[in-house]
Amino acid sequence: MEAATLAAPFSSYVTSTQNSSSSSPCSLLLSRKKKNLGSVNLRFKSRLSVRASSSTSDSVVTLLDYGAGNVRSIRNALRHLGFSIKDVQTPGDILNADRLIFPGVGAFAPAMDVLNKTGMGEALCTYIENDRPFLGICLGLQLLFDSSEENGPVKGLGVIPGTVGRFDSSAGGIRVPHIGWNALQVGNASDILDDVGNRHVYFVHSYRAIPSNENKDWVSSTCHYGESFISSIRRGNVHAVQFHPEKSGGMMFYSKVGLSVLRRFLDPKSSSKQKPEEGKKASKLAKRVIACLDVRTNDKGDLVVTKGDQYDVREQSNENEVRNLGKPVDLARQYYKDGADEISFLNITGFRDFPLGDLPMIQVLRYTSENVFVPLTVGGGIRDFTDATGRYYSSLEVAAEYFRSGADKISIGSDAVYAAEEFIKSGAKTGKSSLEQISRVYGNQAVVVSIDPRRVYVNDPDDVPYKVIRVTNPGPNGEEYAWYQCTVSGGREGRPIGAYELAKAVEELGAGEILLNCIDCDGQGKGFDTDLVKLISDSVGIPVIASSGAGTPEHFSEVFETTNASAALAAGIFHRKEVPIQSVKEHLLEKSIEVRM
Ligand code: 1PR
Repeated sequence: MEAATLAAPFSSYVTSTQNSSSSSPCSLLLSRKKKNLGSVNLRFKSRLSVRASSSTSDSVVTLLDYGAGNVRSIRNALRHLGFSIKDVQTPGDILNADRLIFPGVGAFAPAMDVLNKTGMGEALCTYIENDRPFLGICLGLQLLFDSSEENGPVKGLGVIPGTVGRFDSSAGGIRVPHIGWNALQVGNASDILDDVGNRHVYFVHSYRAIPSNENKDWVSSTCHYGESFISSIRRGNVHAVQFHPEKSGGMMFYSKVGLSVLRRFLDPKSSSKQKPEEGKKASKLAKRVIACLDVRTNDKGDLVVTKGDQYDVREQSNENEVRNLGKPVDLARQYYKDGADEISFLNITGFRDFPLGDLPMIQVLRYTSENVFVPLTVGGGIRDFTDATGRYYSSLEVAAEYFRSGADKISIGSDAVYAAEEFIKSGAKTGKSSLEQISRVYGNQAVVVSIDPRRVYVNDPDDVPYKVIRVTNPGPNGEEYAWYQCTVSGGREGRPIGAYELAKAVEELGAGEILLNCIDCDGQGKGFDTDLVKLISDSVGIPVIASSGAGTPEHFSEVFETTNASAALAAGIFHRKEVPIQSVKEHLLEKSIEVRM
């Protein structure tokens, strides 16, 4: 974690990985209490005191944001529900809160470091000990445990017994990170989950806590992903969830799950139980259907959603203008309402324009995230950059601005190709590539690598020093083999690296997911390149998003039935309203492929 990425008042706390022997704030409280007061019944006790009763407005939520990632989404969700936000500036703000939300983001060690150095950790323990209304989200759940193996072991707050460990990818062949919409097994009464019922909620994480005899009184739901892990805890007024309610759908459209979890926490009295829909029972990680918006400025200077044929986005007319398929924010909202599980924005000219100069794209993210409550990915132009005045911007700054503006994941194209080439050539990680830096700070679950390969047919597998496969449809001269050459700058330049080599390298360098395009199939509506998708999804342990070529709902079932893709992305058929997202999902359900409904 870099100081520059931390929000005030935490920016002066430059972090270092904690020593595993250091004590957790709650165990410190416990030992202090033992010395002074003899035995205690609670697992922790504090010298601090919280305000006993509520005296401020019912519509104020206190938010503990230490600036390590996207908490814009939770802010937007809270505002959407009619609440105003008070940011924690001092430990006293925690003690005085009427209700506190802790949306932990980033990695465990830097987060604990900030909590310890600011005194927030001790205040949090006191607040929780006094059974004050608390909701931890994602890392905000994990930090409550004794310790984590993430870059550790690292001591946690020590409220709940147990160690947070990494998903074991060898168990059941699961992909790590766990990204997507999964089902809960709701156990002990947890009122805030009452509306979840049979529906999926959105997870994105590589580490998890496991239910045990020691923590069973805390566990209110579990989720299955290779093994059973803790998806939520509840004791009295203290709640925490491993999934992201702020990204699990809104109140009005489609699966009305996520924001209702927040509303039930914020206003327990007002909520009435929704009738769970029948016949659409969530049981496991769903295959995702993603809507993609390729965005660029047209010749009139307007930011538009465009769509290419094999990456050519200009009309075949005399004017040769950039195809305009709509406004980015409007389309994103529409796809959210229609049931897209995720929305990707690709700033397709980002490789030549500096994205922080391209403020409309930042505005698009800000406006979209105000009322789109599913994950947003943004890509294009993420690299180190020196502007015309000589000012240097690191890729981390560019990513930070995207995260601050509402992105949940960023996607790197060209710069990841250069980093992979360098890594393969030298055999060593420099730690300096945009991919490595961003995944180190924000976690690899926040970093997608977008690959833009072009099929190159060969007669003999030994013709090229890249991974060659036998293709289903032979080439124009009857060639039975092909390799997939990576490109940069929106397909304009071929590079000396194949998609297979790139995918393996970027996984090593810290990518959490691969967006696998195919220039040959892009915009053709003839189906995904399942040879390519199978090759890549069988070669890496991170989720792969199949992209390019969708023309019918059957193309989605085909890619899920014949490859290990975790998600399928389409653009043209949605923009041109040829196939509604709902039809794709209904078709997948008919084919017994689990999707979020
Ligand atoms: O290299 O880090 O600046 O990132 C640039 C990003 O912009 C990359 O992710 C790259 O894929 C994307 N991009 C660059 N040029 C184009 C172009 O079309 N001229 N778009 C482009 C890529 C591909 C898909 C598309 C699917 C589905 N678009 O995202 O949406 O192929 O389309 P379909 O369903 O209509 O077939 P950097």
